[in-house]
Amino acid sequence: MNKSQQRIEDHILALCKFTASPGRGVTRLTYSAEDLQARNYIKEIMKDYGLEVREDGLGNIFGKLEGSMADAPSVIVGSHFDSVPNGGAYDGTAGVVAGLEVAALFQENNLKPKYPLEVIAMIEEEGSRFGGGLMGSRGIIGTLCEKDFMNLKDNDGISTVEAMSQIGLDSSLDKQRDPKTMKAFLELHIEQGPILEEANIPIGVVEAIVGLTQLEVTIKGQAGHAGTTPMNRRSDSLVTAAKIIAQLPELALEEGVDTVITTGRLHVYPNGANVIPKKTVFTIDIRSGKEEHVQNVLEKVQELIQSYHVDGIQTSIKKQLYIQPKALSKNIRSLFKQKSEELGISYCSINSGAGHDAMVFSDVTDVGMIFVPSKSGLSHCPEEWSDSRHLAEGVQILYEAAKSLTEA
Ligand code: HGY
Ligand code: MN
Ligand code: MN
Ligand code: MN
Repeated sequence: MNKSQQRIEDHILALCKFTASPGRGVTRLTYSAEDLQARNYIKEIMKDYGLEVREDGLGNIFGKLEGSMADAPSVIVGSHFDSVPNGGAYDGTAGVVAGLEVAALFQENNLKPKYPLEVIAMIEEEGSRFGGGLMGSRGIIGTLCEKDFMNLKDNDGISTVEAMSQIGLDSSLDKQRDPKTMKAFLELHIEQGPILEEANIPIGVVEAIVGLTQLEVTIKGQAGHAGTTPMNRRSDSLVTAAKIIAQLPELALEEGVDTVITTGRLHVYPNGANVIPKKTVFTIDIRSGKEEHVQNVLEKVQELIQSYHVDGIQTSIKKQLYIQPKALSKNIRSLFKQKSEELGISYCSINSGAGHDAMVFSDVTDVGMIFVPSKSGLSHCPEEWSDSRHLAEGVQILYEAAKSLTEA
């Protein structure tokens, strides 16, 4: 194993230990104690690799290698370092480690770039703590409404600002960044699907990323005694939620093509075995490569939910995220393909069914993504695993692309 692959393995291994669910995958929620452990680790490694470290008003971490050209825009390489609950060791983390390793290779080869190189580790891409997601990148490009952000609370009622102060972060710092300071954004990510592994190809050059919308649905009924309330006198919010959720898959199947719909989170209040549920809150995640399919399903979902607003039941929908499908920059895709060929690394073109920070940055700068295979296509679970050989090959391509783009 070469030095680069060894460093990559070491960092992945170190970072996956910063979890609230040891032995049951990686649970690293934004602004949690585990976030702070990972944050400190990442900042230390950035300093070791000669980068100047700063954090913005959201807690995104930046490590900068200055370029020789004054005030030149940066080539940014990285990903997110938060996780889903009981997730894997590679989602997001692999991209942050890839960025760190590109910086290590710049240092090892004593490269002096004209354009600055920046390594970035972003917060709340998954939305696991505060809902929605892609929060770090949306804050940087200014599409995250600051008022909304400040008022967000997690399931325990802790606000973003409170959570930030608990780990010593200053939410008053600048969040948004002038797009003119960004020359390109490059992200390595695990595929999170089976295509590369089944094709036995180590690198996927991402062409486009699906559009997605995420809703939070609240059903309100009436709490009551499970034993003394006759069936014909109940307004049971969980029964209504279950009827709605059971009908969702059909709406995606009707739309066909690559349209998918998921309810991943559900909370029942007051959640007592002998209490008729007063309130049920659940999420609906709708995705497709074509925006009209997302729109069609969204309209049908809204009608369906509205149709249950009867007999003492109230329904409401909060749209937490809406982002259109994104095609990634042609010039960066060609650069990745050219570098893969020069390095003799086989690749294919691929689309992403997962959302990524890259799709946010594509509104303001040139963006490229490469995927590496996921074992058995698994992700968002403790079984998530990728081969460090593939990660090292992906880093080689990123490194060569970053050298070209920074004119090092
Ligand atoms: O949900 C997604 O696609 C990403 O993992 N946040
Ligand atoms: Mn994810
Ligand atoms: Mn991810
Ligand atoms: Mn993502």
